[in-house]
Amino acid sequence: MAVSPTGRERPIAAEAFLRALADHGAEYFFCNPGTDFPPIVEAFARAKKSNAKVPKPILVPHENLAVAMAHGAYLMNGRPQAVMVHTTVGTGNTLNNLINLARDRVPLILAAGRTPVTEKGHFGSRTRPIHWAQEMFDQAGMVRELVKGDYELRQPSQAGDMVARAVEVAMAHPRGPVYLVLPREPLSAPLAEPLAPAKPRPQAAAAHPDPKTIATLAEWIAAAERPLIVTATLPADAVPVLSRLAERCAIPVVIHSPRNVCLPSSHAMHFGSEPGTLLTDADLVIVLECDVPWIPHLQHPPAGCHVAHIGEDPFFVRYPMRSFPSDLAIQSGATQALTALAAAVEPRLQMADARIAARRARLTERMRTRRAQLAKDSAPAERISPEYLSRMIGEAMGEDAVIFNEYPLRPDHCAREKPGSLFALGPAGGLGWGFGAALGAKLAAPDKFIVATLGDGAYMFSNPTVGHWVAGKNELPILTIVFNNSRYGAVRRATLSMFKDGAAGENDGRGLADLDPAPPYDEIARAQGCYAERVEKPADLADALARARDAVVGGRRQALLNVITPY
Ligand SMILES: Cc1ncc(C[n+]2csc(CCOP(=O)(O)OP(=O)(O)O)c2C)c(N)n1
Repeated sequence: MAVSPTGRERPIAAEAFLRALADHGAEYFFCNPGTDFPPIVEAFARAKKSNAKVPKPILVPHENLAVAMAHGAYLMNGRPQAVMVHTTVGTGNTLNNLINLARDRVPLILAAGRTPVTEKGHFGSRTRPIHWAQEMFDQAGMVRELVKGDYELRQPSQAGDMVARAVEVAMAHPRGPVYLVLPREPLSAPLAEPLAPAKPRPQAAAAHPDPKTIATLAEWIAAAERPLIVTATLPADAVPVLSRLAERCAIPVVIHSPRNVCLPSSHAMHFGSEPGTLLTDADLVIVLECDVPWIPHLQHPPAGCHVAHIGEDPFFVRYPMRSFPSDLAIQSGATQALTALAAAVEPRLQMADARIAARRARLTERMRTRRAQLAKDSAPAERISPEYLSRMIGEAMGEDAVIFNEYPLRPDHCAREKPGSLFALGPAGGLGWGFGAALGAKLAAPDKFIVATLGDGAYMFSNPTVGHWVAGKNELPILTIVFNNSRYGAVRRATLSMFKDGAAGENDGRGLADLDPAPPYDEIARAQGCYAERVEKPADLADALARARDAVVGGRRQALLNVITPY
């Protein structure tokens, strides 16, 4: 008969694991447990009794939502995150949001139990039939393409060092997830030494740029007639630097597939999210932290145009195929590169003053036309268009609200002035992210007003029952706005773009895209304790938004608006 660790005076490895996570900055432990978790449950119970510092456990009854919550929490607090799931099967359920999170460079410690190694004779040996079938030859192989490293705990005494190493690797730029496999025998084993607090190792800042390449790019900017910056995502402290540089040099900025606020909406050089003729006429394109600056199948810069790439990983080395032209590559944090570029460009601008003034005049005119078009597109109509809804959300939620957008919000129409006030689904586009990310953000930033804008499809992908349950259980009042067009609009558009004149076009591309009849999202959410409304008429929208906001901010209730849109 196997013996249990004797006495409580000897800590077990699971305690070292949890305490090291806390010592290294993880505030929460998002988890969905199984038979691999008893040592973790025991470690949390012991920590409660002894008041030891461990992350706060958050039970999330679906792994994909747990990973999304970790993603949202990171966007608020910048700390390493921790998720633990049940062996191979739980790991399988994390994959979708793990792809999103990995491509968004989020430092996650993703841990999973492992089927007990031993079939008998040890404390923690196999006790259930599943312990045979769940074992895989290479458990970490499932996620190895997405993580920066993986490690299986073999020696109980290594539990703390394993966490320290995982955090160090995850937080090194470019950041990303690390996978840990924790068999329950070593995790439940007693340690010889008492636990001592760990001192986190220092993290290095993102790299600074090479001065020579910065000087070259500064020359190109000073000489350019029609420069363009294309970006997708920037750290908050890069935004004021980009704002000044774009303004000083009159360089239009396009935020292609925007994932956060790269420039305030009202900025004179913010030219929206479509490159268009700014790209096809350009003589210099600066691709700044942007994986896909344009769609080569549809448009590209003209021959002879200089293209420079700036980013922590300007080559996106984990993308198997990516062939954008490049005349210069600057590997650097965006803030560091922009700061250096602003300093290098200034002394070179004197010669360019007249050219910049002429360009500014042209761009001012172009901006006037753009704003008029935006106003026209977002005007109230017979039904609530996504453009109108986006504009109203921008106006009604306030500039401090933090919006998590999974698809439907039109960023060009939703005014966002402050860095960190909008985040969107990452470049891999795995659906089922926004609701969980918004919940994780509320957990990490309880004083912020958090809004999730989701397509009806995206909302269904998010595991809404689980999401509302987690919100209620943990008192996370957020506002969810469902853009309900009763369809997968993106799938329909893709079908029509290829087969408008084919058989699939005959029913307007609705094949496999029709979500009619839509479930009564508001009624279901109400049954889970939400303040909820269905909104159909444009005239009702402003008041409905205000009531929902009040329910969340004043009433501290979770709320949902089911807004019916025509497309
Ligand atoms: C996990 C996953 N499955 C499928 C898709 C393919 N997909 C992309 S957009 C989309 C439809 C989204 O529908 P909805 O959220 O209602 O937004 P709409 O397109 O109608 O604006 C689908 C199914 C995906 N991105 N991720």
